[in-house]
Amino acid sequence: MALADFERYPLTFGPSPVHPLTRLTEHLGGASIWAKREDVNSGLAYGGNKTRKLEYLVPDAIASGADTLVSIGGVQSNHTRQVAAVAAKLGMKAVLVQENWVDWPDSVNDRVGNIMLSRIMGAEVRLDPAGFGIGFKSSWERALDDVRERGGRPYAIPAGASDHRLGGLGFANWASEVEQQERELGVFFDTIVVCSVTGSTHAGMIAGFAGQERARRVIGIDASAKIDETRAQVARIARSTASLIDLGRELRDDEITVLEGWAGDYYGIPVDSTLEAIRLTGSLEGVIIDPVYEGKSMAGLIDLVTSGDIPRDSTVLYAHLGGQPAINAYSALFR
Ligand code: 5PA
Repeated sequence: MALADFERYPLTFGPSPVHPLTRLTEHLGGASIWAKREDVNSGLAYGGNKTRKLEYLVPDAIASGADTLVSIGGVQSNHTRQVAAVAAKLGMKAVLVQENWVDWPDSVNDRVGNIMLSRIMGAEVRLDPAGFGIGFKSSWERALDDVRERGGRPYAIPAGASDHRLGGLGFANWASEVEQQERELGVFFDTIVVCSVTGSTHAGMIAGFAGQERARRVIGIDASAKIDETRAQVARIARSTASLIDLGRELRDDEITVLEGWAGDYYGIPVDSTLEAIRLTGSLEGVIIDPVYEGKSMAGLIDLVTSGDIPRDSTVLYAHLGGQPAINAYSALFR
Protein backbone atom coordinates (compact mmCIF):
# COMPACT_ATOMS: atom_id res chain seq x y z
CA MET A 1 0.00 0.00 0.00
CA ALA A 2 1.30 3.47 -0.80
CA LEU A 3 1.23 6.11 1.92
CA ALA A 4 -1.64 7.93 0.20
CA ASP A 5 -3.79 4.78 0.53
CA PHE A 6 -3.75 4.87 4.34
CA GLU A 7 -6.73 6.53 5.91
CA ARG A 8 -5.93 9.80 7.68
CA TYR A 9 -8.27 11.51 10.13
CA PRO A 10 -7.52 15.23 9.93
CA LEU A 11 -6.49 16.71 13.28
CA THR A 12 -4.10 19.37 11.98
CA PHE A 13 -4.75 22.69 10.23
CA GLY A 14 -3.12 21.32 7.06
CA PRO A 15 0.54 21.63 6.10
CA SER A 16 2.53 23.13 8.99
CA PRO A 17 4.28 26.46 8.34
CA VAL A 18 7.85 26.60 7.03
CA HIS A 19 9.86 29.80 7.47
CA PRO A 20 13.46 31.00 7.62
CA LEU A 21 15.19 31.71 10.94
CA THR A 22 17.01 34.74 9.58
CA ARG A 23 18.57 36.16 12.72
CA LEU A 24 19.71 32.77 13.99
CA THR A 25 21.26 32.11 10.58
CA GLU A 26 23.12 35.45 10.70
CA HIS A 27 24.24 34.86 14.27
CA LEU A 28 25.71 31.44 13.52
CA GLY A 29 27.24 32.70 10.29
CA GLY A 30 26.97 29.33 8.64
CA ALA A 31 24.30 27.31 6.93
CA SER A 32 20.93 28.80 6.15
CA ILE A 33 18.42 27.66 8.78
CA TRP A 34 14.67 27.27 8.41
CA ALA A 35 12.01 25.79 10.70
CA LYS A 36 8.92 23.69 10.08
CA ARG A 37 6.50 24.28 12.90
CA GLU A 38 4.68 21.31 14.41
CA ASP A 39 4.20 23.42 17.53
CA VAL A 40 1.48 25.35 15.70
CA ASN A 41 0.13 22.53 13.55
CA SER A 42 -3.28 22.13 15.20
CA GLY A 43 -6.02 23.80 17.18
CA LEU A 44 -6.14 20.82 19.54
CA ALA A 45 -4.38 21.75 22.80
CA TYR A 46 -1.36 23.33 21.08
CA GLY A 47 -0.74 20.36 18.77
CA GLY A 48 2.73 18.93 18.26
CA ASN A 49 4.33 15.91 16.62
CA LYS A 50 1.96 13.36 18.19
CA THR A 51 -1.08 15.07 16.70
CA ARG A 52 0.31 14.26 13.26
CA LYS A 53 1.04 10.65 14.18
CA LEU A 54 -2.43 10.26 15.67
CA GLU A 55 -4.04 11.26 12.37
CA TYR A 56 -3.12 7.77 11.17
CA LEU A 57 -4.03 5.91 14.39
CA VAL A 58 -7.49 7.43 14.83
CA PRO A 59 -9.18 5.61 11.88
CA ASP A 60 -7.88 2.33 13.35
CA ALA A 61 -9.16 3.30 16.82
CA ILE A 62 -12.60 4.17 15.44
CA ALA A 63 -12.74 0.98 13.35
CA SER A 64 -11.91 -1.09 16.46
CA GLY A 65 -15.04 0.24 18.20
CA ALA A 66 -12.96 1.74 21.00
CA ASP A 67 -14.42 4.26 23.41
CA THR A 68 -11.26 4.97 25.43
CA LEU A 69 -7.73 5.90 24.33
CA VAL A 70 -5.14 4.54 26.76
CA SER A 71 -1.60 5.83 26.68
CA ILE A 72 1.54 6.47 28.70
CA GLY A 73 4.31 9.01 29.21
CA GLY A 74 6.14 11.03 31.81
CA VAL A 75 4.35 13.42 34.17
CA GLN A 76 4.99 16.29 31.71
CA SER A 77 4.39 14.17 28.58
CA ASN A 78 3.37 16.18 25.52
CA HIS A 79 2.18 12.98 23.92
CA THR A 80 -0.42 12.14 26.57
CA ARG A 81 -1.71 15.75 26.44
CA GLN A 82 -2.26 15.35 22.70
CA VAL A 83 -4.00 11.99 23.25
CA ALA A 84 -6.31 13.73 25.76
CA ALA A 85 -7.13 16.41 23.19
CA VAL A 86 -7.81 13.90 20.44
CA ALA A 87 -10.05 11.83 22.75
CA ALA A 88 -12.03 14.97 23.59
CA LYS A 89 -12.35 15.84 19.92
CA LEU A 90 -13.60 12.32 19.09
CA GLY A 91 -15.97 12.11 22.06
CA MET A 92 -13.91 9.31 23.59
CA LYS A 93 -12.42 8.95 27.07
CA ALA A 94 -8.70 9.04 27.78
CA VAL A 95 -6.81 7.12 30.46
CA LEU A 96 -3.22 8.34 30.81
CA VAL A 97 -0.48 6.68 32.83
CA GLN A 98 1.95 9.42 33.84
CA GLU A 99 5.18 7.97 35.12
CA ASN A 100 7.99 9.60 37.03
CA TRP A 101 10.34 9.71 33.99
CA VAL A 102 12.23 12.75 35.23
CA ASP A 103 13.63 13.31 38.69
CA TRP A 104 12.90 17.01 38.56
CA PRO A 105 12.30 18.83 41.87
CA ASP A 106 9.95 21.57 40.66
CA SER A 107 7.12 21.68 43.20
CA VAL A 108 4.44 22.20 40.56
CA ASN A 109 5.77 19.58 38.12
CA ASP A 110 2.66 17.40 38.48
CA ARG A 111 0.23 20.31 38.41
CA VAL A 112 1.08 22.73 35.60
CA GLY A 113 1.70 22.53 31.88
CA ASN A 114 0.81 19.34 30.06
CA ILE A 115 -0.71 17.45 32.98
CA MET A 116 -2.96 20.38 33.83
CA LEU A 117 -4.14 20.59 30.22
CA SER A 118 -4.94 16.85 30.19
CA ARG A 119 -6.99 17.27 33.37
CA ILE A 120 -8.83 20.25 31.88
CA MET A 121 -9.75 18.11 28.87
CA GLY A 122 -11.29 15.46 31.12
CA ALA A 123 -8.67 12.74 30.88
CA GLU A 124 -8.22 10.26 33.72
CA VAL A 125 -4.66 10.94 34.80
CA ARG A 126 -2.88 8.22 36.78
CA LEU A 127 0.38 9.19 38.44
CA ASP A 128 2.77 6.24 38.62
CA PRO A 129 6.18 6.12 40.35
CA ALA A 130 7.93 4.08 37.58
CA GLY A 131 11.01 5.67 35.96
CA PHE A 132 11.99 6.46 32.34
CA GLY A 133 11.62 3.76 29.72
CA ILE A 134 10.13 3.70 26.25
CA GLY A 135 9.14 0.01 26.33
CA PHE A 136 5.85 -1.58 27.30
CA LYS A 137 4.97 -1.15 30.96
CA SER A 138 2.87 -3.13 33.41
CA SER A 139 1.10 0.07 34.54
CA TRP A 140 -0.12 0.54 30.97
CA GLU A 141 -1.35 -3.08 30.76
CA ARG A 142 -3.16 -2.49 34.06
CA ALA A 143 -4.84 0.64 32.71
CA LEU A 144 -6.02 -1.34 29.66
CA ASP A 145 -7.39 -4.11 31.92
CA ASP A 146 -9.17 -1.60 34.14
CA VAL A 147 -10.96 -0.07 31.16
CA ARG A 148 -12.06 -3.56 30.03
CA GLU A 149 -13.23 -4.47 33.55
CA ARG A 150 -15.42 -1.38 33.63
CA GLY A 151 -17.04 -2.52 30.39
CA GLY A 152 -15.18 -0.03 28.20
CA ARG A 153 -13.28 -0.70 24.96
CA PRO A 154 -9.71 0.55 25.15
CA TYR A 155 -7.46 1.45 22.24
CA ALA A 156 -3.80 1.10 23.19
CA ILE A 157 -1.39 3.83 22.15
CA PRO A 158 2.22 3.17 23.22
CA ALA A 159 4.64 5.86 24.44
CA GLY A 160 4.94 8.60 21.83
CA ALA A 161 2.64 6.58 19.52
CA SER A 162 5.87 5.03 18.29
CA ASP A 163 5.87 1.29 18.82
CA HIS A 164 2.66 0.93 16.84
CA ARG A 165 2.25 -0.45 13.31
CA LEU A 166 1.00 2.92 12.06
CA GLY A 167 3.24 5.12 14.24
CA GLY A 168 5.68 6.12 11.48
CA LEU A 169 3.10 7.19 8.91
CA GLY A 170 2.52 10.72 10.21
CA PHE A 171 6.10 11.73 9.56
CA ALA A 172 6.42 9.77 6.34
CA ASN A 173 3.63 12.12 5.24
CA TRP A 174 5.62 15.06 6.68
CA ALA A 175 8.37 14.19 4.19
CA SER A 176 5.93 14.48 1.27
CA GLU A 177 4.67 17.74 2.68
CA VAL A 178 8.23 19.11 2.82
CA GLU A 179 8.77 18.19 -0.84
CA GLN A 180 5.57 20.02 -1.82
CA GLN A 181 6.51 23.11 0.23
CA GLU A 182 9.98 23.12 -1.31
CA ARG A 183 8.40 23.36 -4.74
CA GLU A 184 6.26 26.31 -3.61
CA LEU A 185 9.14 28.09 -1.86
CA GLY A 186 11.84 27.32 -4.42
CA VAL A 187 14.28 25.86 -1.86
CA PHE A 188 15.79 22.44 -1.17
CA PHE A 189 16.54 21.35 2.38
CA ASP A 190 19.62 19.15 2.11
CA THR A 191 19.69 18.58 5.88
CA ILE A 192 16.88 17.95 8.36
CA VAL A 193 17.48 18.14 12.13
CA VAL A 194 15.00 16.42 14.42
CA CYS A 195 14.79 15.42 18.08
CA SER A 196 14.47 11.69 18.77
CA VAL A 197 13.26 9.80 21.86
CA THR A 198 10.59 7.17 21.18
CA GLY A 199 11.70 7.24 17.56
CA SER A 200 8.76 7.26 15.17
CA THR A 201 9.06 10.95 14.29
CA HIS A 202 12.59 10.56 12.97
CA ALA A 203 11.89 7.05 11.66
CA GLY A 204 8.83 8.14 9.70
CA MET A 205 10.83 10.95 8.11
CA ILE A 206 13.59 8.55 7.08
CA ALA A 207 11.08 6.20 5.44
CA GLY A 208 9.29 9.08 3.71
CA PHE A 209 12.39 10.85 2.42
CA ALA A 210 13.91 7.56 1.24
CA GLY A 211 11.30 7.38 -1.50
CA GLN A 212 12.18 10.81 -2.92
CA GLU A 213 14.49 11.52 -5.81
CA ARG A 214 16.99 13.85 -4.17
CA ALA A 215 18.93 12.44 -1.24
CA ARG A 216 19.32 14.42 1.97
CA ARG A 217 20.68 14.02 5.47
CA VAL A 218 18.08 13.41 8.16
CA ILE A 219 19.93 13.94 11.44
CA GLY A 220 18.25 12.74 14.62
CA ILE A 221 19.47 14.23 17.88
CA ASP A 222 19.00 11.90 20.83
CA ALA A 223 17.28 13.50 23.83
CA SER A 224 16.82 10.32 25.86
CA ALA A 225 20.46 9.89 26.98
CA LYS A 226 20.07 6.23 26.01
CA ILE A 227 21.60 6.34 22.57
CA ASP A 228 21.70 2.60 21.86
CA GLU A 229 18.00 2.20 22.58
CA THR A 230 17.09 5.26 20.53
CA ARG A 231 19.16 4.08 17.55
CA ALA A 232 17.70 0.58 17.69
CA GLN A 233 14.15 1.88 17.94
CA VAL A 234 14.57 4.42 15.11
CA ALA A 235 16.12 1.78 12.83
CA ARG A 236 13.39 -0.75 13.58
CA ILE A 237 10.50 1.70 13.06
CA ALA A 238 12.11 3.25 9.95
CA ARG A 239 12.39 -0.21 8.36
CA SER A 240 8.90 -1.34 9.31
CA THR A 241 7.41 1.94 8.06
CA ALA A 242 9.38 1.72 4.80
CA SER A 243 8.00 -1.74 4.19
CA LEU A 244 4.46 -0.68 5.22
CA ILE A 245 4.43 2.09 2.59
CA ASP A 246 6.03 -0.18 -0.03
CA LEU A 247 9.30 1.69 -0.41
CA GLY A 248 10.44 -1.21 -2.57
CA ARG A 249 13.95 -1.48 -1.13
CA GLU A 250 15.71 -1.98 2.18
CA LEU A 251 16.90 1.12 4.04
CA ARG A 252 20.68 1.32 4.24
CA ASP A 253 22.39 1.80 7.60
CA ASP A 254 23.81 5.13 6.41
CA GLU A 255 20.27 6.47 6.02
CA ILE A 256 19.73 6.11 9.78
CA THR A 257 21.70 8.68 11.77
CA VAL A 258 21.03 9.38 15.45
CA LEU A 259 23.66 11.54 17.10
CA GLU A 260 24.45 11.73 20.80
CA GLY A 261 26.11 14.55 22.69
CA TRP A 262 23.34 16.98 23.63
CA ALA A 263 21.05 14.97 25.91
CA GLY A 264 23.23 15.41 28.99
CA ASP A 265 23.17 12.53 31.45
CA TYR A 266 19.42 12.20 31.84
CA TYR A 267 16.25 12.41 29.82
CA GLY A 268 14.30 15.52 30.85
CA ILE A 269 17.15 17.35 32.58
CA PRO A 270 18.54 20.28 30.60
CA VAL A 271 22.29 20.95 30.47
CA ASP A 272 24.11 24.23 29.72
CA SER A 273 23.89 23.79 25.95
CA THR A 274 20.12 23.21 26.25
CA LEU A 275 19.59 26.44 28.16
CA GLU A 276 21.84 28.40 25.78
CA ALA A 277 19.87 27.06 22.82
CA ILE A 278 16.56 28.01 24.47
CA ARG A 279 17.75 31.56 25.26
CA LEU A 280 19.32 32.05 21.83
CA THR A 281 16.26 30.87 19.88
CA GLY A 282 13.96 32.92 22.10
CA SER A 283 15.99 36.12 22.00
CA LEU A 284 16.90 36.05 18.30
CA GLU A 285 13.71 34.67 16.81
CA GLY A 286 10.93 34.92 19.39
CA VAL A 287 10.57 31.16 18.98
CA ILE A 288 10.06 29.17 22.18
CA ILE A 289 11.60 25.72 22.63
CA ASP A 290 11.50 23.42 25.66
CA PRO A 291 14.21 21.99 27.97
CA VAL A 292 13.32 18.30 27.39
CA TYR A 293 13.33 17.89 23.62
CA GLU A 294 13.65 20.83 21.28
CA GLY A 295 16.25 22.64 23.38
CA LYS A 296 18.47 19.59 23.00
CA SER A 297 17.99 19.18 19.24
CA MET A 298 18.54 22.92 18.71
CA ALA A 299 21.76 22.68 20.76
CA GLY A 300 22.82 19.92 18.37
CA LEU A 301 21.97 22.02 15.32
CA ILE A 302 23.91 25.02 16.69
CA ASP A 303 27.03 22.92 17.30
CA LEU A 304 26.85 21.09 13.96
CA VAL A 305 26.52 24.38 12.08
CA THR A 306 29.20 26.12 14.14
CA SER A 307 31.69 23.27 13.69
CA GLY A 308 31.07 23.12 9.94
CA ASP A 309 29.87 19.53 10.19
CA ILE A 310 26.79 20.95 8.47
CA PRO A 311 28.55 22.94 5.72
CA ARG A 312 28.05 26.69 5.18
CA ASP A 313 26.31 26.21 1.85
CA SER A 314 23.70 23.88 3.39
CA THR A 315 20.04 24.71 3.74
CA VAL A 316 18.80 23.15 6.98
CA LEU A 317 15.26 22.44 8.09
CA TYR A 318 14.81 22.30 11.85
CA ALA A 319 11.74 20.27 12.80
CA HIS A 320 10.11 22.12 15.70
CA LEU A 321 8.03 19.34 17.23
CA GLY A 322 6.19 21.34 19.91
CA GLY A 323 6.49 20.73 23.65
CA GLN A 324 6.30 24.24 25.09
CA PRO A 325 3.68 23.53 27.82
CA ALA A 326 6.30 21.60 29.84
CA ILE A 327 8.36 24.76 30.21
CA ASN A 328 6.05 25.80 33.05
CA ALA A 329 7.55 23.04 35.20
CA TYR A 330 11.06 24.49 34.66
CA SER A 331 10.50 28.05 35.88
CA ALA A 332 13.40 27.92 38.36
CA LEU A 333 15.85 27.86 35.44
CA PHE A 334 14.75 31.25 34.13
CA ARG A 335 14.32 33.40 37.23
C1 5PA B 1 8.81 14.41 21.70
C2 5PA B 1 8.33 13.12 22.28
P1 5PA B 1 9.68 10.89 19.29
O1 5PA B 1 9.25 10.37 20.63
O2 5PA B 1 8.77 10.59 18.19
O3 5PA B 1 11.10 10.47 19.02
O4 5PA B 1 9.69 12.48 19.42
C3 5PA B 1 10.53 13.13 20.34
C4 5PA B 1 9.90 14.40 20.80
N1 5PA B 1 9.84 16.79 20.66
C5 5PA B 1 10.39 15.60 20.32
C6 5PA B 1 8.77 16.85 21.49
C7 5PA B 1 8.22 18.18 21.83
C8 5PA B 1 8.22 15.67 22.03
O5 5PA B 1 7.17 15.76 22.83
N2 5PA B 1 7.59 13.16 23.48
C9 5PA B 1 7.19 12.01 24.21
C10 5PA B 1 6.10 12.44 25.21
O6 5PA B 1 5.64 11.60 26.01
O7 5PA B 1 5.73 13.60 25.15
C11 5PA B 1 7.05 10.73 23.61
C12 5PA B 1 8.12 10.99 24.57
